[in-house]
Amino acid sequence: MAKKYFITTPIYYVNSVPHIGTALTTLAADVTARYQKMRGREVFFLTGTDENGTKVKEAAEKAGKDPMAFVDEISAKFREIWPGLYIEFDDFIRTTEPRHFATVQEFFRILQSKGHIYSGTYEGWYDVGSETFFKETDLVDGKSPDGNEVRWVKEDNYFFRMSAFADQLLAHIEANPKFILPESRKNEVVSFIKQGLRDVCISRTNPGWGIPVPGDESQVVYVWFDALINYVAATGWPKPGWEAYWPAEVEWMGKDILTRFHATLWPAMLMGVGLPLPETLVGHSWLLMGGEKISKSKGNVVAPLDLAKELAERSGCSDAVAIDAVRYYMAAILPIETDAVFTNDEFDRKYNNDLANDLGNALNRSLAMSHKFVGGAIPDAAVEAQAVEAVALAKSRYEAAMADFRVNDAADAALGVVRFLNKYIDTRAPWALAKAGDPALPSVMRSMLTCLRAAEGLIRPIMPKTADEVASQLGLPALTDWDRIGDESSLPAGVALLQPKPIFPRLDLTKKDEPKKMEPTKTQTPTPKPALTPDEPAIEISIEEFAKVKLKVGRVLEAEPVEGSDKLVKLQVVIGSDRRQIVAGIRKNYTAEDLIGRQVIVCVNLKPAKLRGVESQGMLLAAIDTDGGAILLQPEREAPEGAGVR
Ligand code: ME8
Repeated sequence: MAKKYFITTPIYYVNSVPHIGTALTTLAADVTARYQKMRGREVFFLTGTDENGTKVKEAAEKAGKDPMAFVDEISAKFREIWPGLYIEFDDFIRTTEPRHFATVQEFFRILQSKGHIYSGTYEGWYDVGSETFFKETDLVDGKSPDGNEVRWVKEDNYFFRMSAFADQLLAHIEANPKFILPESRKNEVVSFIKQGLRDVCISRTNPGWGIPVPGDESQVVYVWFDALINYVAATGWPKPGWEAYWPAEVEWMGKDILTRFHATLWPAMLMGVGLPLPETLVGHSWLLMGGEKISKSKGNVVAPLDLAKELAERSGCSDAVAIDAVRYYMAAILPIETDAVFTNDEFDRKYNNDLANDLGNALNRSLAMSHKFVGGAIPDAAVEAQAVEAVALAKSRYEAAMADFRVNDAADAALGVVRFLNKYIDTRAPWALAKAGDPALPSVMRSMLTCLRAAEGLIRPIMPKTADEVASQLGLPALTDWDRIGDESSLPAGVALLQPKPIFPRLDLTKKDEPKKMEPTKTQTPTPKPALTPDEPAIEISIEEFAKVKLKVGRVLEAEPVEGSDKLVKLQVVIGSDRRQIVAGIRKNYTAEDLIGRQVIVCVNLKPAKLRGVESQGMLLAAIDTDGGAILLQPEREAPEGAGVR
């Protein structure tokens, strides 16, 4: 049997339900799985729950429940929530399952028979929060280094001779540059090992909960020793067939459980038993909120599905797209070296900028213009070199990012082709080519659709439902084969395109003073400043009088500051077949980059005027912000070029 591409997440403690922190790791693993599947690998994606620890037993007691009933209930929640986020795992392991018990006991027996386990007395501190033993010198102000309460324990236990594996571990890390990623974290692990590895206490007095030590029912296996073995238990080891799964290609986790457990104890255990080590361990950083790690024990949690539901309600996007938007957000901010901070504002901003403005606009504009200029079908023409290069660049950036498990960089590469597409449309200006009867028009339109098709493939591992929607609007089957991204054959000429249907309605961020459900603590709602336009009684006009004002949809082609003014911008605006120079006082609120390519509403029959000596042949419509700044009006979706406005 061909070796599967084996991906794991940590198995989560069932002391509480999943939150955006745990979802972050699981999402990273899911993106890896979907990407590898697109690349043709047969994937085995494992996740599950860690149920045997003191922490879980105490959480059950606190909830007044029988531990088994309690773990059944919470584990089921993890299993149910993941598919809701389109996480496609292949196996879900629970450490209370017989298959796991059997493997842990077999592991223990082998290590014991090889002389790697001995009996002794443990005396020291135990942190139930992280299920970790600490020495007196490890404590900080009487607490664990994570700030958890510790308790003193003195027990006769079994020990694993981890100290014996230090040199072998260092040699493995040295010989395998991708064993621990990112690089900075590898250095932390190396210095941790060089400080001297201690033998590890691997059992606890049996509290009636946990996996009994084989041959000694008075003890249960220490929960970390037990939990790490889940990765091998799921392969069926030691039964034949496990080699098709093990070793894992990548084990995803947060930095909190890398150094002490996955990068030292776990490989030493595997070396002791004689099994190969995972190829790569990725220890990403944390997602913080209100200055603290988002965590079940701190209670400052954000539930990813609630975040999606709220986004769907506020923006009007579909539930499926909202879930994809949460996935995109998590992928795009996935913290690798440094921690990232979750805020509602940043979430909204990324939705509006990356999804509504960049991806949504690219789709709407490309399809609307295809209908207008090339009869609504994929043209048979050559793709322009700059589009071919942009697709190839995004694809190779994506591949390089995924080779190092930098999901955030992969998300950026995918959006890169979309950003290119919007700029390409602005600069190649198909409306101008159409007007001039330029023969390059079909090539330009095909280039646009090529970028869109490539974007569909590149976003697919991150936003599977959105990718399906893009494919369907292109009138094409989903692009699921990585090698065909950017390939001519992925865009058959003559296929009828659908009319554009906006996927990501913009969030109205002017309503952001409304407290949101996701806020960890309620902030005071600032009193809104009065608008500068006084609410004077307006003079009544007739419909005929109003009809005298001619308003049209234009598109900004060029924008540059007016010399000597810090307010004015000189714009070249195309309005259907007309082209105007317009001077607008919007420099405080918009940069040239914000403006180029944007649709605007123009009053076209205003008498021309000179502003700072520059002629203005029209006026842009804008709402007035509370500080007098401009908020440009824009059609809610891409409007036909030069369309009238009433
Ligand atoms: O440690 N930011 O389980 P756990 C980023 N059972 N990632 C976060 C996070 C945050 N704020 N909060 C949690 C355990 N995570 C053990 C694992 S494996 C053999 C046993 C993620 O429920 C991150 O991956 O405490 C972290 O390592 C994991 O959840 C801890 O989950």
